[in-house]
Amino acid sequence: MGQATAHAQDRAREEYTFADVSVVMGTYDEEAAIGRVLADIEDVTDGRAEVVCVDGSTDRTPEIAHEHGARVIEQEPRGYGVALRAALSTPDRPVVITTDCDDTYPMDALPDFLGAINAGYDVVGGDRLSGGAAAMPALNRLGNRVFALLATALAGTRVRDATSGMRAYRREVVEDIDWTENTGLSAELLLRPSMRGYAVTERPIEYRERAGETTLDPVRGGAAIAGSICKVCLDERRR
Ligand SMILES: Nc1nc2c(ncn2[C@@H]2O[C@H](COP(=O)(O)OP(=O)(O)OP(=O)(O)O)[C@@H](O)[C@H]2O)c(=O)[nH]1
Ligand SMILES: [Mg+2]
Repeated sequence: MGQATAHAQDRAREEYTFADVSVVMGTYDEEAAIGRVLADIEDVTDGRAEVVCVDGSTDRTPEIAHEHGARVIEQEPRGYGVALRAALSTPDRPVVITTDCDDTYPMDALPDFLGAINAGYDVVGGDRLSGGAAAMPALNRLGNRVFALLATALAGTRVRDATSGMRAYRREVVEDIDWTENTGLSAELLLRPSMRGYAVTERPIEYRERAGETTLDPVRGGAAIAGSICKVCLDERRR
C-alpha cells in the first residue's frame, strides 16, 4: 500500500465537489427504475454531477435518461462489463462513481463516497452485505457472500463486498489499469486496485429490492464472477 497511499494523501488536499463527479452506469431495459435513479442523483448532487448512461435498451430507458439530462451512449447489449467499461472511459471529470440503474443502490450515499475520496481514498466500495442485505434474493446474497470470502482468500486482504455495483474511483485509477472482465468487472474493479496498493475502503450501504425484471442468469453469471475473481487475483499475484 505504501507509495500509493502516500500519493493519495498528497492529493487529499484537493477538495472535490459534485461538479467534479460523473455518475456512470450501464442501462438495459430499466424503464421501471431509471427515472427514480436519475431524479435521486439530481436531488442529492443539486444537479451538479454529470450522468453517463451506456444504453442497450429496447424500451423507453434512453428517452427517460435524455429527459433527465444524462449523456446517453448507444451500444448493443453485450453484458454488464462491456457497458460499464465504455461508461467508465467516457467522463473527463476527476471522480467517477458507478451504479446500477435498477434502483437497488442508495444515491443518498453519494456525499459519503465523495467525502472518502476527499479524505484520500482512491477507491470507495459500497458494501451491501455487512448490513444484512435483506432485500437481496437469498441465492444472490449467498453467492455474494461466497465471492467476498473467495476474494478475501485470494487477494490476501479483507474484502466485504467484491461484487458491488456502487463505487467511487479517482479517474486515474480507472485509466491506469487495463480491465479485462465482463460479468466479473465489478470484482475486478475492486481487486486490481486493492492488490496494486491503491488506497481502497468499503462503506456500508443499504440495498433495496430491484425495480423491474433481472436480465441476469444467476448460475452462468455466478460461475463467470467466480472465474473472474480467480483469474484477476492470480494475474495480480504474478505481476
Ligand atoms: N448497456 C447495457 N447495460 C447492461 C447490460 N447488462 C446489464 N446492464 C446494466 O448493468 C447494471 C447491472 O445489471 P443488473 O442486471 O442489475 O445486474 P445485477 O445487479 O448483478 O443483478 P440483478 O439486479 O439481480 O438483476 C444495470 O443497470 C443493467 O441495466 C448490457 O448488456 N448492456
Ligand atoms: Mg442490479
